[in-house]
Amino acid sequence: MISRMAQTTLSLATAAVLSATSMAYAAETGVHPGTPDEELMYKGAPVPLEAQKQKTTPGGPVLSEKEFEIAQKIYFERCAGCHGVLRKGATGKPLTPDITLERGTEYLKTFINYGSPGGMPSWGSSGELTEKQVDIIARFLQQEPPTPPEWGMKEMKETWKVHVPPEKLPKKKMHKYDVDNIFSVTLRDAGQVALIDGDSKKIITIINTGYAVHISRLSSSGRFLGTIGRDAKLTVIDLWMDPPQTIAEIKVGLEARSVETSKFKGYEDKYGIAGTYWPPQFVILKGDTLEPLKIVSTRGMTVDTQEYHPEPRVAAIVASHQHPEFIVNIKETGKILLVDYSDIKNLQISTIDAARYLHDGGWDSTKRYFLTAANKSDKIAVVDSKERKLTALIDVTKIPHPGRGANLKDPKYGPVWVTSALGNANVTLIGTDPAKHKKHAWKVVRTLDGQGGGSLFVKTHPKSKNLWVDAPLNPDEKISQSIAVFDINNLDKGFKVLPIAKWAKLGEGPKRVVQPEYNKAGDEVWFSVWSGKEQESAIVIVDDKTRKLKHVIKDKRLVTPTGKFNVYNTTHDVY
Ligand code: DHE
Repeated sequence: MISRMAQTTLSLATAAVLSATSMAYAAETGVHPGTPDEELMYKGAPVPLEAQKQKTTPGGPVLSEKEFEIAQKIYFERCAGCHGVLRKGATGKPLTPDITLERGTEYLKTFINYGSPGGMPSWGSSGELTEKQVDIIARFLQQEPPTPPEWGMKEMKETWKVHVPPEKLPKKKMHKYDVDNIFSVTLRDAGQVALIDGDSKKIITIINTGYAVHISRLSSSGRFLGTIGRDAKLTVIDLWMDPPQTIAEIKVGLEARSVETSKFKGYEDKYGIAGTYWPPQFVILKGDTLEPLKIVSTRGMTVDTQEYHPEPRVAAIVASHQHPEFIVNIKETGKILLVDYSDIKNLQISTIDAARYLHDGGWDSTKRYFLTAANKSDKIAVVDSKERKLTALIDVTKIPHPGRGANLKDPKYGPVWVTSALGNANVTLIGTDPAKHKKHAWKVVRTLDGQGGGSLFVKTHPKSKNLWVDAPLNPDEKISQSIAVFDINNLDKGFKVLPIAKWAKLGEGPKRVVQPEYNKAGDEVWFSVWSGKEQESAIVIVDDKTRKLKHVIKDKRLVTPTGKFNVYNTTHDVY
């Protein structure tokens, strides 16, 4: 009999192959009504869930077992990212039978065929989705959504492995590298991270992680590196070992994006936390072994209409520097949880009402205020982590996407935090200094014109005069393959464009330039040039002062590099 884990792996592999082409097609042709191409591209990764049994809805059209299997796969690959696994609606509209049954098969088919009853180029003519498949999906949407399994302590413990117990860990650093200047680079489609020495620019080692690994975060000491895969596999790597290696791993659910570690004084390296998309929950674990200690469900009422949501996914998590707390964004309910880890047995959680579809965010320069995007509400929420309450909800323009944002000193408005956007070219600067620049605090003080929409990340460094803005999901290659750089002292002057992908001298491929990241000294900026899985990608390093090309890292092991996390900057929240 095929095991649950094996089934998951199988469906992940198929999903990965299918999704890249289908999403690229969808994004290129603008086939989904009302959804910008940039967003379709971004939400395009398949949901790594295994097939479930069919539930039938009275009056709903019938699907054979085979059809149901096909429909589920298509749904998880293309639709679940926006509409939710349970179709309760996330950033996309709800698609539950109470709504879809009324609409009927023909209406839904038309809708899936992008609003045109027959004429326009359809999934069929693309060879991606046949008429039959559209029909299957239209019928599937009228049936009860199948529910993936829960993942509790038993399942977590079954997947938990300690490769090197704490007593066997080295007592000192075993190699010559400057750990603070190592970069952990996400190799998305390889399910690996590359650890690159920031000084020599050489790959130290490649480490297997979870499927379509998402982010890396550092422990407070900067020694332990945590990674989370989209399949919710969490790994912790000891950077002191020679070469660094995985010391523990655990699968904390079926789908995930976030991981963080305790950073408050007295709790350094003590706890980890991982948030999952499915099941909707988070787990607090021991920092050194990843032993799961406490699982908390995030199901509950939405912040505005106060209706029950069965699938509120856990988005960004940051560790407070003011209290022994994790700050946890709950996407669909629009609530920010302050999870006090000082007493795990009597866990206290405070809830801050923000706005729906919380996604990513980061600290202001003082590390007191957490600024985070409620992306489909077009708002930035500000949490005062010292007073433990909401400071402001700021209106910004379409689909803010800050990553962790960027902190700089605006010559006119003082300290500001910056976000760019998926939905337009705006680069928004928000005042963050209520002490000395009260008038400007928590207000949009400037909106700069960037290159275009489809931006994901902005970056600067306390020692730099540059603000870098990427746009990897912009449909225009000239924009997606380059970077815009602003002079912080002359923000009104507009940006300069650096042709990063061209500098990498690669062959065919999308070559998206994504996520600027500084080295420890703050005098180099690293960019990923992200191409297809079978194509060559690269990391391009630019001298921050001169804005000239300094180095290109090419290696056949650098498969689809995306996020890069410098140990020092990530440990100390420097951005
Ligand atoms: Fe990310 C951060 C979710 C697609 C690269 N991404 C995050 C965070 C969340 C998230 C919740 C914040 C984690 C934290 O701080 O704790 N990302 C999602 C999605 O749900 C989404 C839209 C679709 C999906 O199916 O996963 C998605 N993300 C992408 C990509 O396609 C990107 C560009 C390439 C990739 O590697 O998959 C991508 N996401 C990143 C990166 C960060 C990130 C590089 C961390 C940025 C940082 O500087 O901290």
